[in-house]
Amino acid sequence: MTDQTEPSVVYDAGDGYAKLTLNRPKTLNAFTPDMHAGLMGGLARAEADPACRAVLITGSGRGFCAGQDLRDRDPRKMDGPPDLSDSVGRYYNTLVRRIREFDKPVTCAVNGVAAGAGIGIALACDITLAGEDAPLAIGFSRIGLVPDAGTSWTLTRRLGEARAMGLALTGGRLSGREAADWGLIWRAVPGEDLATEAENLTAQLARGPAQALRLTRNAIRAAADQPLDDQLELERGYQGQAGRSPDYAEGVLAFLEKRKPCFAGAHDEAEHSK
Ligand code: LHQ
Repeated sequence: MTDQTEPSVVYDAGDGYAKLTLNRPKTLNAFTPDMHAGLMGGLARAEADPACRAVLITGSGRGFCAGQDLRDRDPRKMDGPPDLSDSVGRYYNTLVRRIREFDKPVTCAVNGVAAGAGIGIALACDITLAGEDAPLAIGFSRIGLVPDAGTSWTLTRRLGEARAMGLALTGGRLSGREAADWGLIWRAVPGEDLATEAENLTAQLARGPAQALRLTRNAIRAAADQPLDDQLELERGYQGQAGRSPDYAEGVLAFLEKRKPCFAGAHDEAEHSK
């Protein structure tokens, strides 16, 4: 259901990164097909832009994302039950995979309430920050649904079965502060500081050694699935790749010369020609 003329996702070019703002504030940025298309389009644009080296996802207004737009699923206006597996497969699984497999670091600033699939999207990002008081409302079971958008996976991996089960069965909620204390997200910060913190963090990643960050992300993810011996081999291979990169040479040189490193591609052409 689209009741606005503004784009449902706003793309802003930041300091070496792109900010994608979910923009349906009247519904707390609930997902519609149009918003999915906007987010996928924004990710494609960010991926294609060599000056963009990281992505920040956040929401406009007082919410981050209230999950699926439930007005699109009004039983009074439907002939029969919807095929939610089609909707999950077509939109949410596609989006979660796209974020997880994105070539550049993806951060998320949960600026206000996140619910249902909105939490799944926030947790799919590489680093998630939240306002201390932003509610993360799992919700699904409250409307007769099961966790989706990867939520059952991320909750269980990060919290363990006891807490994941308690949250999922009750459809309970955590504040951003509790989510950070429980290890579900990276950090919670006072609401008024969130935008600046998230933008500084994303800009820092954008200035970083892109290849090393990509390999680091892969290594951290692989660690959850394999024994130490296999992880040691993976680290060996990755370090071999990183050691051959110009970024490593620049990092060491900068250390020896007591200056900040300038990793390749971290600045645009204009910056280089100064
Ligand atoms: C909304 C929504 C919303 C539309 C607030 N839709 N308008 C499901 C189905 C299909 C396929 C794939 O996957 C999924 C997964 C899901 O995401 S299921 C989970 C869907 N989301 C929810 O169950 C959350 C529903 N919303 C809430 O429980 C509350 O609104 C929360 C806890 C998010 C916020 O509560 P409050 O801060 O008290 O705000 P509010 O309830 O007053 O909402 C403000 C407005 O936003 C209000 O509109 P109105 O015109 O009355 O001002 C809500 O109707 C609207 N809104 N969520 N999902």
